[in-house]
Amino acid sequence: MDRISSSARLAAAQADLFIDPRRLDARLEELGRIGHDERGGRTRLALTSEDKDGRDLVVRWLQEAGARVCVDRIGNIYGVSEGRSDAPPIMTGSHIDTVARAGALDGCYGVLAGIEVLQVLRDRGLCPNRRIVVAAFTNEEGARFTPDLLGSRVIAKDISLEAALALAARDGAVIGDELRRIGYAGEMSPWELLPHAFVELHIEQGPILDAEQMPIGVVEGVQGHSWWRITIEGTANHAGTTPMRMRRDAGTAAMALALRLSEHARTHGIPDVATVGVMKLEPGSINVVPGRAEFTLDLRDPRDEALHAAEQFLAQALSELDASGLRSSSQQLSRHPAVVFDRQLCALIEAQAKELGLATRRMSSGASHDAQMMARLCPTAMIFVPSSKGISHNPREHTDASQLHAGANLLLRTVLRLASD
Ligand code: HGY
Ligand code: MN
Ligand code: MN
Repeated sequence: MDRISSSARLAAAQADLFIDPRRLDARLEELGRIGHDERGGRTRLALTSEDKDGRDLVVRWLQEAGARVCVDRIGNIYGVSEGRSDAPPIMTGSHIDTVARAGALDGCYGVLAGIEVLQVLRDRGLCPNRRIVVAAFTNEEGARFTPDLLGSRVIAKDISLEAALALAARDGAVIGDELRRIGYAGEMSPWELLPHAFVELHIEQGPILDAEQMPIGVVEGVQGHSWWRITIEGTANHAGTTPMRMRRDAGTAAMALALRLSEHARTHGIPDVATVGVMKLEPGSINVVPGRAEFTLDLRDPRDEALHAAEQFLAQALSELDASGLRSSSQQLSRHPAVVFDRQLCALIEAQAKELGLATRRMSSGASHDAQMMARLCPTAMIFVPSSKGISHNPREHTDASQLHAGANLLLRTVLRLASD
């Protein structure tokens, strides 16, 4: 294969390098069918058999793109292209695990666009100076196991590999066992491919780019988040015979606290956003006053001091609850401060977008991403494409094909430019 090896020739080739739009569309469609959920969308929670099926497909496509495929001890999948030198690689990628009843683009778009980059390199016989690595990180969503961002969190040493492998889900499954069960308990060290730079391509999952009809977002950072599980113990009692004044109703206490936190965000903007996504009342019968309530809390804010103030507000609200005769407990499930990405990398993405004739705007991310962990290790930035009507974590998640192609071409140019240094 006649390899274009000099940087000059690579630069010349770069001018007419584009991803294959049909292939990207078809692969997004095929991956999107895995874990089909008859209630809508697809569900591929981390390390389930559905996640395995998605992983197997990604491994096959990485192999078709000529990449050397390896899996590390926390199950992160890597596709590695050749480079002329053994300098630290350029890494891109995202995740393919989903929330329940998800859209087809969240995470998957960044992984499959990364595979397109490798496929173009192979098809055109290009060999840049640095290797290019496409990663699919384990348990980004945190929908089954917490904390979220687990695969990249291990690489960033925000959690030890041993602690991560020992994490248990509410259904009792343990990460290490599940990795073995689905055949993704890799041997490789998570620190073998530490990158020189990391760029993640993702849908915005919010309303800004769509509302402004802006094709590209150059992401300067990610807001902080703080996840909790709150448990409230009261007294289960008869719904018909127990006077209101005698009740220790854990259910209404949980609902009142959830409303209070949401109202505080809405009226005081502290935190910027607060969400109760899961609530379980026990024993869960129409004619029993709930004796126990458990709910999750997702607090997010781009300002660390506001996130901390929101956590203090939560602690205060829980102590008031205890004073009223109920008993509460709280467990922090995940926390990550706001992250600022690399300015030079943002400028480089902007310059590449300009060459492609793509308008851009700077923005920060409301959603969490593996990039916020990788930013601890190397210069990192993200590229967003619009989400129509800002909808995500919903089967109706959609981005126009032309916008997906534009973002993937920008990723291709950006990664190749970085790998040429
Ligand atoms: O929760 C998030 O922001 C991301 O989708 N994991
Ligand atoms: Mn995502
Ligand atoms: Mn997500």
